[in-house]
Amino acid sequence: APQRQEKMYPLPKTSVENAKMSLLILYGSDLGTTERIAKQLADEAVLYGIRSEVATLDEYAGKLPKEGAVLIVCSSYNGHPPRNARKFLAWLENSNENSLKGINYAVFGCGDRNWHYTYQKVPQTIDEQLAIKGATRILPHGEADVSADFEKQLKNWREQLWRTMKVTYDLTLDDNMLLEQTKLSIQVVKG
Ligand code: FMN
Repeated sequence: APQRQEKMYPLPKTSVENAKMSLLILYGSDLGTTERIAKQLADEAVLYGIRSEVATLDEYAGKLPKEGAVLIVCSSYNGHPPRNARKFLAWLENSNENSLKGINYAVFGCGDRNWHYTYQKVPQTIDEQLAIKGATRILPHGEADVSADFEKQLKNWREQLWRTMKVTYDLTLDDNMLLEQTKLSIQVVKG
């Protein structure tokens, strides 16, 4: 599966030039769950002809773009951020009100109900703080519980996400990209 993901992005040059919007997909992860989801979202973006980039939250602390949209997937560890999201949280909590006007975002949290008192604490904080700092939430906060039906919750959110994206950015599925992905999947299965 990782091999297939490598092939799916970045987009071929012609598609990048024709891209309707750009999507920045950021993750905060210690054990790889949210990183996997981020890469899966980038694969799906390709089908809509969207240019996307995947990076850690810390790589974009203090530099969220106003173009396109920012998708954030993050976990919590005893209520604290994963290692590659610490700088981002510190920056976000210290930024001024209304300083993030013009940024469009959606947050999806991965958590575990067994950490009862701090369940989804970090992604929820990110979602709230971005709003307080003036950014625009394009989708209600989404979340999944690894001790419940995680994949189903994730699937529901992804469906909601792409429905909203289609309407907001006037996207259509790119038939050529669908075809390419089908070919690649077949190669991977065969190979
Ligand atoms: N989930 C929560 O919602 N809140 C927590 O405070 C929390 N603390 C955790 C502490 C430890 C030591 C571990 C192993 C998991 C904890 N979790 C907590 C669950 C993880 O956030 C969850 O498994 C998540 O999917 C991990 O994502 P990642 O692999 O991208 O880091």
